[in-house]
Amino acid sequence: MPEVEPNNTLPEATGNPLQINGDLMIQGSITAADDPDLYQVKLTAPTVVRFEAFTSLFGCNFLEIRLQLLNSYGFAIYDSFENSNGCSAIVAFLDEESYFIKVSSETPVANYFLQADFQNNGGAESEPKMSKGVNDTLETADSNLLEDNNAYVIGDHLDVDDIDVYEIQVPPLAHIRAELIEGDRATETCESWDIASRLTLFDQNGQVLADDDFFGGIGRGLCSMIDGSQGEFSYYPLAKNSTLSTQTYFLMVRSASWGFDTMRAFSYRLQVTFR
Ligand SMILES: [Ca+2]
Ligand SMILES: [Ca+2]
Ligand SMILES: [Ca+2]
Ligand SMILES: [Ca+2]
Repeated sequence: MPEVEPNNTLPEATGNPLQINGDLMIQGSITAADDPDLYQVKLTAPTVVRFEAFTSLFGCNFLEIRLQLLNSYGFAIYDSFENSNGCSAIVAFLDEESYFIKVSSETPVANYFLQADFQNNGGAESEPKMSKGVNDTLETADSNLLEDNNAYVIGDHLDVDDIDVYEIQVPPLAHIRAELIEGDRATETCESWDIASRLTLFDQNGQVLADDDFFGGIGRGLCSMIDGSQGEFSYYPLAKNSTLSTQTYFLMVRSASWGFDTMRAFSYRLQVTFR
């Protein structure tokens, strides 16, 4: 869908014929730094939404474009500049409310794509809260994220020694983008450095393809992200299925190998996209 100018202000976005209330790909341009594009986002049920900006599908000139998610009063509550790699993106659990997603750039962008993807709810991990041992190995992986693209699971990692493993089914030649975000943002947030997570991707043979475990991870704040969808520019270029058949891979959530235990204990949502 092409953007509809004017869309520079909250009232213009509110009255705009182009509204985001489900999965949508918007094509737009930014002619100057003072020409932001705002889109109103309305949820009829709480869910995780992935907003991501591209300059070609699905590539980007990295941090050129800035995404900000504003609450209904216009106050910025998420900023893509908090993510340190990949295309500009905000992955967030949102309530049944109105928001605005703002696209801006210091330099003109002749053509951008803004993707809004409302994620499927894969429910909660099988393990009881404040425990471990149920889904801690590849052999005992949970199936919440199996057979689903653009889905999320909610999990508990309040025991710092817990390990949570999820099976994923990666389509032929698909790249993987997986991001860990807060399970309870009222208690702790990625960008305030309250969550020190580690996310590891294993292939069908149990080989590690990507392991996001360094200080500052590549997700939002200190939270973890794995993204193999930027080709040779990917921080994790092996995060893909190079074969012509669907493969069962695994995503493992752990404590980061560094940090205080208060940071290494967290609840989380894990969101996965194949493309
Ligand atoms: Ca525009
Ligand atoms: Ca505009
Ligand atoms: Ca757990
Ligand atoms: Ca576990």
